[in-house]
Amino acid sequence: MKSKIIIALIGSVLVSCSAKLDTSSKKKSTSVFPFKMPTEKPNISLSTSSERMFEYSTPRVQDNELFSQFKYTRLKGFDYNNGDGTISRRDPSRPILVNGKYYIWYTKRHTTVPPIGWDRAAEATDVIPSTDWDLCDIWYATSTDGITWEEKGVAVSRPAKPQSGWRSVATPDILVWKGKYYLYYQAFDEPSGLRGDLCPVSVSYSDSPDGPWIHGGDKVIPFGKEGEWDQNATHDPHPIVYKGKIYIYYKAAYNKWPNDRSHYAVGHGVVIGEDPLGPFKKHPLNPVMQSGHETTYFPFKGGVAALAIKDGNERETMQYSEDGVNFKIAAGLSLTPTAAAPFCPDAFTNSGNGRGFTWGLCHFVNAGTPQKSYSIMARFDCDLSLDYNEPAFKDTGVWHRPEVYFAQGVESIYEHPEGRGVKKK
Ligand code: AAL
Repeated sequence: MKSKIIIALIGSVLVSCSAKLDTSSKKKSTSVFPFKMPTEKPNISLSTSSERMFEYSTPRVQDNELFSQFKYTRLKGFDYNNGDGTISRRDPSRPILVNGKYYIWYTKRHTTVPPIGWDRAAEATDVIPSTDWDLCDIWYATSTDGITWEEKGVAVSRPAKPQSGWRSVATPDILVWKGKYYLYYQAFDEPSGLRGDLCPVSVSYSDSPDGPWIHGGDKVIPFGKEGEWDQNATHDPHPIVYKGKIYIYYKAAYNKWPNDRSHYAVGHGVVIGEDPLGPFKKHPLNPVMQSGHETTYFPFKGGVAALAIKDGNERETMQYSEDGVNFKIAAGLSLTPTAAAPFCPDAFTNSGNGRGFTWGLCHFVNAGTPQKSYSIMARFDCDLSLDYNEPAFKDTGVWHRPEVYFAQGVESIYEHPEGRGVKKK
């Protein structure tokens, strides 16, 4: 009996010792976040930020295929009348490569005077533009290197009044579908700013990127009903081919200006169709993106990636969705291209394995002064491609000279149209 008790006691001491040993060894190896950054989520309690770290494709941003810096190059071949505000080029389409030449389409304004501003739209005339994208036509240019461009002429001009777009046609993007070319663009029937930036989307098509372009229809992206998020405006049509169908992403602004301009915000939706001339059906989950301004979407791996700039809580991010609809932040970005139009050879090929891009065009809307306002187009380069690896584009430091920051002087706050004009002491 005595020996049995002793054996039981020794046994329980051993068990408790080994249990203690177990716990302490567990603690040692896994309770503190490791020095070598893990590539998979460690099995320990994590802060919210550490949890989120493993929701990205790679925890280290430099390894993230959807992270890049952007480097800019001035384009050659475009004349801007010495910057007097009478010539403007903006909102380029994505470049496409046809027979060894890149083609782009864009908004061109060539007016006798610079725009007077959306807040003075009531004073606009047949020759005085309200905004930079008022009284415009769609022009095109070609290039062999993406830097030096030859302006070829008008692709789609304003039709006669009262046809849709008689006031201005602007912000085009291109689709290549079954050997034909389709241009989607905003068609204005009044000076932008009069009752808002109100316009529907029209489409023209051609057998050749050099035209001629045939009018294919108006209001191809239907407006929402009164009270719906996309009533009265469908901007920035941006087509890709995905899952064998045409997906056209577009933008609309909430709380339309000028009525409630102070609560301006944008949302983005997608319409899906099988015929480029329509009909297109809105996705029931629209808006599919609540951040970003000019929309930039591209097939990436099996899904769709999007560059969200300027507006919204998730501004300046790259986003990714497995299904072209449900987007999540994939990377934070800086110095992003405005109205980015990337060269994506697989934008329309329905490959199911999007490869991304290394360059594209964008615009700068403040090339002139407020009295002589105009926009210029530019080129950006980056590494957002699965087939290219340039570590220099993955650097996280974007260092501007102090002048760049000082150019954003606090005085601009006092001059802001919605500023209260109260100087801080
Ligand atoms: C751009 C785009 C659309 C708007 C205007 C011209 O930033 O969002 O094209 O209508 O501004």
